[in-house]
Amino acid sequence: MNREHLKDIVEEKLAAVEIVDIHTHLFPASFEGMLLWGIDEILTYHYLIAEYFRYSEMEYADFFRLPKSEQADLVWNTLFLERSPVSEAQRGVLTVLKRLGLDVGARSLNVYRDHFRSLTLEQHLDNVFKAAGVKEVVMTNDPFDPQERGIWKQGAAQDPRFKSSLRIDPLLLDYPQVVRTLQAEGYEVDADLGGNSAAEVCRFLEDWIKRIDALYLGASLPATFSAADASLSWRVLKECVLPVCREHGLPLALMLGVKRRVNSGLELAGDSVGKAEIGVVERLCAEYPANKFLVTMLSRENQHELAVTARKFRNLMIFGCWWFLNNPSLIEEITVMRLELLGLSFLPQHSDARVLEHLIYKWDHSRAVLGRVLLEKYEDLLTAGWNLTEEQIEADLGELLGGNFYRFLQA
Ligand code: HDL
Ligand code: ZN
Repeated sequence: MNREHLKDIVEEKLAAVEIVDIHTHLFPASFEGMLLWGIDEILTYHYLIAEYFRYSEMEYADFFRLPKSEQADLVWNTLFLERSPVSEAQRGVLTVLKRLGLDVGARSLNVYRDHFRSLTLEQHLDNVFKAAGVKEVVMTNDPFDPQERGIWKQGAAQDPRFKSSLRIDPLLLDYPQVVRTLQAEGYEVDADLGGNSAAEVCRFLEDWIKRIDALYLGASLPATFSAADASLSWRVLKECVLPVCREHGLPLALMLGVKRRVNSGLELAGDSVGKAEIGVVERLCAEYPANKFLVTMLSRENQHELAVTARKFRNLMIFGCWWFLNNPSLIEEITVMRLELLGLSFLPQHSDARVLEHLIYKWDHSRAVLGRVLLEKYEDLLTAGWNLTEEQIEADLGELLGGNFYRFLQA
């Protein structure tokens, strides 16, 4: 295979691979309005709200009291009409509009609104998955959210493209606070995890794993999270979460390094980043070899040590360029480093999509970077005299964008 041909093959195979998006905040259309979609949701994505407030002196509360369409107007005028939308989240809006066939040059929010108003959600959802090249997404399912709990208990219609994960942050980070919810749900737990509480927390986890058919358990943990043995967090982890994951062969997905609400006025946009303690990952992988850990870290400074840690533990699968790392310059830097340290044994990306149409821009932008860095690595192989085949390139991409995930689930 020659270099000119190689570039076309990589692009062609990337465009054709059916992506498994292992972490999103999306829901099927049947989940009673929990799925965010359409231009006003796209423009009021918390990434864009943070960027809007770089230019606005408005009181945060006054902004959030506005109807979503008026929030969207402010974001559109400030970030798109008054100056060029060069940030990743801003560019993402244009990619979505263009890929949905809208006239980006028109710059008319009302024309775009008319288009979205003309759509049926079911058809639009099919179109978005197809345009994004996504086969299935894993949801973030929160048993502590009363609305979502109700939907699962009523038995919402399932959509095979939406897989489930059980999100348990409050159980790990604020156990005393969730005790009342657990008790109200019929689990005999007490605030210091005494008596039969651990067994009851396990029963809660197992009931939900079965109810939603969870592919993994997940939690986002702060940069300060440490392996403090006596802490309630670590006890819930050791006595409940890890045994249940082992019992059911499920990975525990840890998303490390968030600093919640450094500016609470910004609500969801108010979270920031901190360098987390890689020792927590090392200790979990070493002390629990029968458990599987999916890990992503939010700080750029954690990326090299995370990739090196994955070299040490086969029960560790690292994934994604998460949140503040989901920008072309950092995706490139991190993915090249991971290919050089781990070969193809990692999951390069997840979208973290909160709004349906995010699937289009987040995967378009990441695929472009992945294609560039992989092409370079394949060219190095050609230089070394290695023969490459189209079938092998297709297989490599299938592993990176889904196969590694399912292999890890079955390990
Ligand atoms: O905790 C998480 O799952 C994060 O992804 C947060 O939802 C964050 O607000 C986000 O959307 N990041 O992309
Ligand atoms: Zn997320």
